[in-house]
Amino acid sequence: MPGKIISFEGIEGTGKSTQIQHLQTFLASKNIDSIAIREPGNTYIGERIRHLLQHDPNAHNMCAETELLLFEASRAQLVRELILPAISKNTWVLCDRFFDSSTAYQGAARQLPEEMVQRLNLFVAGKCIPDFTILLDIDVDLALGRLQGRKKQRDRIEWESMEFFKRVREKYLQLAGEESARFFTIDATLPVEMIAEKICRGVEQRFAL
Ligand code: Z5A
Repeated sequence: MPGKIISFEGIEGTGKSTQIQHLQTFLASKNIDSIAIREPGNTYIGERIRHLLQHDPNAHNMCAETELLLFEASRAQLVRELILPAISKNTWVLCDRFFDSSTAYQGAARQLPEEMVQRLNLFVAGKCIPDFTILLDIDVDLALGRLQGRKKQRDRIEWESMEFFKRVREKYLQLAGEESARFFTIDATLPVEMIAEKICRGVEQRFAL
């Protein structure tokens, strides 16, 4: 039986990385092997793209079309180099973002044609459609406030306006409404342990563990 793909989505600072660690521990307790990956990145090519997308000072004038294609290129490599081999060995893949991020950020927030984003998403993902998508939802002000407390340097996209992030959040909520069988939306203002518990119960139920 192939491994499952679980993606985590949400605006910055919603706790995706934190919750992925908790879910990995839970899966291990059920004797399920898993790997955690993040987008963009994880492969040699993906990490080079990540730098270009987020931190290269000479790339500050990147146009929206280039941005979309670079996220898709990183994902194409990740799918073929890591995700497909993992699921073929019955390893579950926990993705810190996947193609819904392109729909929300490049489609809704950058306002690129949504149909084009969807076509690229499907072309790149091939058979790798997430089995379950956990949306950590939070008010934009609260999430950005959390990030201010961190030492990590802000990346190129994190300098965008509140309006930009509000469009991202709205799109995520819309997707969750439209694809309610795949999405599991959680209030990300809850304490870490409570969110982790809800995610474990949701995964348990979804996959009859
Ligand atoms: N992007 C895109 O535009 N298009 C795409 O197709 C893809 C991505 C794939 C990737 O950023 C950027 O690329 C992102 C979207 C764009 N851009 N922006 N802006 P990243 O990989 O560097 O980071 P991120 O995905 O945005 O996540 P993050 O900033 O690392 O945050 P997080 O993983 O969601 O949260 P966290 O690190 O687990 O927690 C953040 C802080 O909150 C931390 O101090 C925690 O201790 C705290 N925290 C966590 N949970 C809680 C709760 N429940 N209560 C209180 N505090 C909490």
